[in-house]
Amino acid sequence: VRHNQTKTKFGNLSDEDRIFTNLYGRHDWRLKGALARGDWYKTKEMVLKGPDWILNEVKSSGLRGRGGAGFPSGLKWSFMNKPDDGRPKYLVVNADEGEPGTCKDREIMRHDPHKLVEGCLIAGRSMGARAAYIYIRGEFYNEASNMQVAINEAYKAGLIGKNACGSGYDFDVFMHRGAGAYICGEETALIESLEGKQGKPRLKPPFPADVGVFGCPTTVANVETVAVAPTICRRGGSWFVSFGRTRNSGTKLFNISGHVNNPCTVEEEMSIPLKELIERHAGGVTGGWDNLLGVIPGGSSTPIIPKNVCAEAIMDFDGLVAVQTSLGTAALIVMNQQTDVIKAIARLMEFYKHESCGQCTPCREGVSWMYKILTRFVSGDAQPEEIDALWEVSKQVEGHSICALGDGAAWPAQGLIRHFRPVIEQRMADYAARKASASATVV
Ligand code: L3W
Ligand code: SF4
Repeated sequence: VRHNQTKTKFGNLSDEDRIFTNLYGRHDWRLKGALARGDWYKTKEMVLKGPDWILNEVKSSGLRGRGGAGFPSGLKWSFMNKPDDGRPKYLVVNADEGEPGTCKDREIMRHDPHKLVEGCLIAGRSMGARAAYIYIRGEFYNEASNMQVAINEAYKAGLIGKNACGSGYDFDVFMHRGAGAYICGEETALIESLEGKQGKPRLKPPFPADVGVFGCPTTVANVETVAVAPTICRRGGSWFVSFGRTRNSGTKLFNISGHVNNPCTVEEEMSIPLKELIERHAGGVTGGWDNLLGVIPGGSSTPIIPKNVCAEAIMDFDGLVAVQTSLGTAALIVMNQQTDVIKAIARLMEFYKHESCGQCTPCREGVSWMYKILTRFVSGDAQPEEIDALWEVSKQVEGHSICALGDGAAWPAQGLIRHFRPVIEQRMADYAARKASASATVV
């Protein structure tokens, strides 16, 4: 086991240490191919070892939720281990991957669906769940088809269903397709939608582990989190924790999009420097590193960081919090200097405005106002005081709404102001100069 505390260099994962060995779809994704890659190996033994053993491996691996919040998975799954009160328990897999820039779960379901089916059984067993619902976004039509084929194959082979893997444990897996709302990726909105209602987030507490789907104890977990569980249990938590650094362990899927030469999804070691990740796997920034403007490091909800910050940034939970952003979904959106950064953030705000479910005032009204102000910033037809007004509105939204969508809308605006205030001011000055010169011409 490598000792992660003393390591100074992260990244350059070898093929044998990759979990998602079919990431690029080079191999058969069906059961035969999955078995050849080691999926479903000793699953029966792992199921028989029971919940405490699985939870212990997951806890010792240091795995943290891969959906954006980074909550410790072993702890979260252990919330389900309460005395039996007669209610069935459920695992719900959040496959409603809607965060702009993010498409890592899509790759898993497209090329490695058996990893997720096996993960449902292992994670479900750790919670005493008898069934898993995979809630997949409606737009992922092909991925839903692949998942259903993999589920059917697993049933036919006796890997899930009654007496799963011959372990004596009964476990079902169901697919449920969403209908195109980003908010249904929020766990309680997802639960509402799964129950056939409008996808509007619930107040927490109660957390789903107490009152989840159909009023029963439920854990909602991201696709990647669930899909890595069997490999962690097979190789041991100590193997997983040897990658990355303390509190930030493991391997991780990263999406790299935007102004790079080779946009890609790649599995790498946690704590790899941002610059190295882009240069090694995405062929570098278009026009070279010097042409970089900034990077949104973890999907659209995470604040943008400018080039000088990017040069030092470490791609893990703590590393990105240290530079006032976050790992989120680990989806990097790279912008070079030809980007209109104000327009880019305004466009994101339009997305949040459209996707807000509207049930709480700070989010419904605040996001609309942030969009209106940002639209004026794009043209420059605004007053310098409005920059502070936008900051103030974003602070009124942040932390004052039922779910994290409000925060996710406030943070990009804050990132823009924090790092690109001079660009906004210059846009206003240019607009004012153009206006003055136009009126001088008329005179
Ligand atoms: C029981 C407690 N359970 C927390 C559970 C909770 C949830 C998990 C994390 O937001 C973030 C958001 C987006 N008893 C508990 C408990 N839990 N305390 O732990 O909870 P939380 O509230 O920290 O986060 P969340 O509501 O799950 C998710 C960010 O992710 N994001 C968006 C991602 C979008 C996607 C996608 O499209 N796939 O993932 C990106 O940054 O802003 O901060 O399960 O129940 N005491
Ligand atoms: Fe709906 Fe926004 Fe409130 Fe979330 S924060 S519940 S999306 S209005």
